[in-house]
Amino acid sequence: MKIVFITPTTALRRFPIYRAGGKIYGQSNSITGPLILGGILKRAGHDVSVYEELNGGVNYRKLLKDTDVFCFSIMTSNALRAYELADMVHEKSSARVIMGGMHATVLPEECLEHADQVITGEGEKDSAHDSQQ
Ligand code: B12
Repeated sequence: MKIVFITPTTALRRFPIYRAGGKIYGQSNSITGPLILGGILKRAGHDVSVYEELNGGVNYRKLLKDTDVFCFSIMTSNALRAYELADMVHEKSSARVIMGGMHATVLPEECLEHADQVITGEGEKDSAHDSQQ
């Protein structure tokens, strides 16, 4: 199965000049959660890629062609961008959308308005909330 993890980033932080500044000042640390979960799924035999919008543009047109599952890792600050991307995935492909992370853990019902499934707590073990649609 082709699984893609995305950590979205707000519009301001997607500005090339902001990204360049981040590289100079060393803010572009990779986010640990998706890397851990991606590693587990990779060892289980899946084709996994992990992207962070903070660090560079993501070629969604290419990914939408053959991705089975989009996994969004969300904080409150990037939730609106995650919802925008999730809606775009549902509109343009038949891929499943799963959300997790701090914001999804606190407000799973809000996330379920845009995701097929929300995982609260640690992705390795915690509970799943499914969309009724
Ligand atoms: C370390 C850290 C950082 C580091 C990250 C470095 C790194 N290598 O990961 C740095 C300094 C870069 C950082 C930056 C920011 N952070 Co920070 N950070 C943390 C901190 C202290 C720990 C996060 C962590 O790594 N946890 C360990 C990993 C393994 O756990 P995790 O990320 O939660 O992921 C697990 C689950 O959430 C879940 N999961 C996560 N994603 C997904 C996705 C799917 C699909 C699934 C199924 C599950 C899943 O499974 C994962 C594995 O168990 C938390 C506080 C905390 N105690 O959680 C704040 C925290 C997450 N950060 C926060 C904030 C606000 C930010 C910034 C927006 C701050 C800013 N103004 O710039 C930025 C955003 C950076 C970005 N790239 O967008 C807030 C988020 C609040 C909120 N309501 O969403 C927190 C909660 C701190 C706080 N209390 O305010 N942060």
